Amino acid sequence: MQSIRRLLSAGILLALFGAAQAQDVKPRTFTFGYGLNEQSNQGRAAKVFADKVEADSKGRLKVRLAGAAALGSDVQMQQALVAGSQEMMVGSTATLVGVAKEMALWDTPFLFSNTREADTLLDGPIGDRIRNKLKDKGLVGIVYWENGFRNLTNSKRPITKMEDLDGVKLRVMQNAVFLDSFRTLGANAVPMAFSDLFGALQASTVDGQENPYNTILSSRFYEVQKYLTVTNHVYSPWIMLASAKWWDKLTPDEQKVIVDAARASRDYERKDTREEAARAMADLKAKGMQVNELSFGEAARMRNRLTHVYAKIGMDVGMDLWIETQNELMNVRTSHHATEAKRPAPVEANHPVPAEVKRPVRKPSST
Ligand code: TK8
Repeated sequence: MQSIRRLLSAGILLALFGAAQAQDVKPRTFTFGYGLNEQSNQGRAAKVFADKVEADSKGRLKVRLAGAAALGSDVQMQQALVAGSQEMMVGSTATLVGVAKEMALWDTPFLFSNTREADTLLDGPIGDRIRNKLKDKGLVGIVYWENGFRNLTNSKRPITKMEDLDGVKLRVMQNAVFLDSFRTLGANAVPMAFSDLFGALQASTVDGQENPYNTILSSRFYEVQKYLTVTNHVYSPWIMLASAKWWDKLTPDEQKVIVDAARASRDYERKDTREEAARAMADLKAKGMQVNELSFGEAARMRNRLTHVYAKIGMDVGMDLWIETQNELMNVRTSHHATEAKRPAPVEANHPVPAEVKRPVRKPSST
């Protein structure tokens, strides 16, 4: 009897011990916030990231996704990351200029002519150097995703020339380069968080905004905006961020799982975004938007008007970085032309729609 009792209590102890062990491997859940809705390119890629983190960590890491700015605007989420009350997010680099001034480089109007140039610079040493500036500000910049080339929408009139922007109340991101650029071009530019934008367009608090085709579609801006002008005035990156406070507590293995999943989600996101962008203009027309393309001449006039903005970005980010960027762009352009020259002429009709944009002006920006 005694021995049976002893055996039983040993069994209970073992069961308790087992439960305690199971407690230790309880998944570590973290939150990943983003601004667009679940059905957007941002939402789709966030899901790819979360699934890969869970699979690669064998369920030890779990991601709680929070889209549609449920946790606040890009700026509010950044602040939560710095404080350590939120773990991860993806959002526009444009709202990080206050944290690391070098981020303003990506806001340079007409900097990149195509996505190849953007990928090369963002994933290369210049992109790394800029994202690494965030670390001692409490943020870890992991990878860049594509937001995309930005185009203009408004509810007043088609923008065919610079003067058409006069008096158009235009929402811009909370960023001095965007504000300065659009004020210089004559618009009445107002900075506003993306999370407030649909409501502001609907209530006519603002007349227009600028974002890539994908976002105009996924955020249903076509419901409250009549005119779309193809300007491709700037390439906008998104950046995946982690809270440095949280990051530093992860094991090297956990960090690796996150970095690998971030890279996989970036590759997925860029491809998905480009495919969607190639179809989106037709979709937006079908939804009733009136589309016009800014002419080469008008784009050139705008660039000339922006001379002081270019000069100011150069000063703000540092002349070394500015010149290195121009040189790197020159390298990408010449190496591409060299390989193109060796290649037999492509059969255009067999090629899918390239992820390139119609660029009004091809000349590299030089100030
Ligand atoms: C989403 C934003 C958005 C950006 C903007 O949170 O604010 O216009 O283009 O993608 O990051």
